[in-house]
Amino acid sequence: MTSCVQAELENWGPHAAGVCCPAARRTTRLVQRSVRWKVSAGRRNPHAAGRVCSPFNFKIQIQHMIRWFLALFCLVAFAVSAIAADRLRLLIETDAGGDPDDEQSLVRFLLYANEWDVEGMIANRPVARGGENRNPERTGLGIVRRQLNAYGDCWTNLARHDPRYPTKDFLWSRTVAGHNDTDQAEKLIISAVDRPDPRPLWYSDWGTDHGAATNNLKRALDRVLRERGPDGYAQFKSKLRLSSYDKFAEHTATIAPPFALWVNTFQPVVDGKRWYHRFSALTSRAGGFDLVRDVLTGHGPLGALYPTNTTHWAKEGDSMTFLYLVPTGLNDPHEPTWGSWAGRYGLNTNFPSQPYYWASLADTWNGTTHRDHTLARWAAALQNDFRARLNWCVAGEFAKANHRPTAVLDGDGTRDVLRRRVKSGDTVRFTSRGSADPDGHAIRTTWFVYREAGTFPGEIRLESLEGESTGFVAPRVEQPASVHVILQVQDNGTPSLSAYRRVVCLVQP
Ligand SMILES: [Ca+2]
Ligand SMILES: [Ca+2]
Repeated sequence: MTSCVQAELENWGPHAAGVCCPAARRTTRLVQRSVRWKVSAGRRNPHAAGRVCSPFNFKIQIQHMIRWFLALFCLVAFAVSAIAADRLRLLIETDAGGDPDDEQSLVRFLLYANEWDVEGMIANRPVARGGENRNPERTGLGIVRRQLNAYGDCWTNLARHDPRYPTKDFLWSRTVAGHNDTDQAEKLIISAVDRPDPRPLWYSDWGTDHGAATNNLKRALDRVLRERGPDGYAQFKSKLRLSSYDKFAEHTATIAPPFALWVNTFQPVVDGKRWYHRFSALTSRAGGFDLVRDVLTGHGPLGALYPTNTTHWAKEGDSMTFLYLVPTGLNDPHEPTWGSWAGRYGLNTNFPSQPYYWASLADTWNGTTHRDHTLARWAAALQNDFRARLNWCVAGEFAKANHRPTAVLDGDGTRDVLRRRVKSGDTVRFTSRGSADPDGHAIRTTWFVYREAGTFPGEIRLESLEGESTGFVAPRVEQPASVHVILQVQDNGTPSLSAYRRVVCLVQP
């Protein structure tokens, strides 16, 4: 669409725009039809069209109108496509009111609400669990709304650091009770999926357990199947992507088609430990993170609501559902094996031949190989990022807190994964020229090959592991194989923040 806008700016003729922009092409036809009608009306009745302008001036005015409409349409289409490319649509369902770790995750989630289009928040527990949950609000919805009020109190400051933070009122309007005696949550899910938007809807169930209502995506799918039949159901289901616990009964494995993608950030058990319990073990003190210092005190009303009475310190068992989706520049949510701030995910062996993944993969890091490393290697960076956002809650000026640098890879300043085709023996080079920090901090640029994410099994030697540029010689291969190169740009602010980029090189024989 960029070329469409450029063509439009360089050449106002309708043909230039019509070639590349279908919306503009349609508008051109409509406006031309209306012009033809008005001109002929003018000929029939000079008083109607020629009262102010001569026919010649009138024609010029109409040409201006056409250009204006075309420019507007191309710019709107460009803006929509840019949003579509950049932001994921996400809807969460929490059993807040049970294990207090949902409330821990909710604090973190709200501080990342600027990174996605949040389509909704469902609270599915009608009555908070006595003893285990000590929140003064005694319904799931009340607990979520209490946090939304605290978010609202931080919003003015948050928006100074990133204007994309949605308002409290916007989030409030999309926050509903998902109890068994109401269909509000079912309707919220169905309307989000049905919205005419080319992007899929990501859905996260945060481990709904006993005492909560029936999972609302399950209920929505039951309803769609009942009301729309198998074809309508398949079409509806094809727009969903899951980063989620499994509470969908027969919709997961029995009723075709399967979900287009399901990443289970809770399982499996490795060395006697569920993945969901590893978040606390790997992050609660990462990089010197201190919950009391960095979250609970002096960081505003939202951080102050982070509960501490969980079985694991700073447990946040549900946070990996959305950390998987944070656009860091490192990850592509449609590629679970590539790695993200929530680790790496391999095919779920319980569901052979279905696009279902769980945390089964291991990384070699600092000399040992273990699943934990798929997350531990990013733990300090992700906790520092959380700390910075808590600082934003109380920093009324942009200059009073830290912000991530921008990592530019080969001239590309987006967070997209880049792809290159290379031949065995080629020397491939990369540059981070243009990377910068919005606070004027010094930046450190490092490079590494993420060997486990690629399919080339051997070792690749980069020319340099640090500095503005690097490269490697593409290895000999018998069949195409991929090599993943990661760029990390880290600032020297407090806390130190990181941005990443990934280039996937497909090496051809
Ligand atoms: Ca939960
Ligand atoms: Ca910075």
